[in-house]
Amino acid sequence: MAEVAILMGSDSDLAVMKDAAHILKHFSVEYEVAILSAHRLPKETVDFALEAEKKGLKVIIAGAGGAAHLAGVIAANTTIPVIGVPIMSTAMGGVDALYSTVQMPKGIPVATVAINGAANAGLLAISILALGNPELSRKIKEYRAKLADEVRNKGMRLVDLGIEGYILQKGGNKK
Ligand code: RP5
Repeated sequence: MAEVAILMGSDSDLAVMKDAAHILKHFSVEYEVAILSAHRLPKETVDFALEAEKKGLKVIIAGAGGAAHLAGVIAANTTIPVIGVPIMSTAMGGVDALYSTVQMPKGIPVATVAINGAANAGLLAISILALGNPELSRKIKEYRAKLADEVRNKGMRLVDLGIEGYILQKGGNKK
């Protein structure tokens, strides 16, 4: 049974929202996915939120771009945690979606991640689920430890090789 729902306002959001799915898959957490829209499918969107808790969902991740009201409308109709992902989809570079998602009125929170931050939305969902799941808690700590190791190793390589050597071994002036 899916514990997390990944919602998006359009199939054009999929290129970003797949990052949340990859994280959930990495942690073997079941999820469902749907395209819903606060503007284009308002009734279905509200119905989804009203049914979410009964269906056993524990966290909802909702990504949308532009006048991004999907996460807010979902949050208004359920008390399970909602994580909003502002999508960079318009000439405004995602700032429109960021403000629309993050500036919720007091009483109806949406935990908003960075513009296009779907991977972090997945990780935040894992952290929430891990509160009641020791195995998941162990795995997320392991994940963090691996991240720390990677950075430590990069730091040691930088000291060993020096700046120019480090850039060369990375194949030029890449990130
Ligand atoms: C939003 O409008 C969607 O979330 C998407 O980011 C944006 C553009 O949607 P499409 O016109 O590509 O369907 O509602």
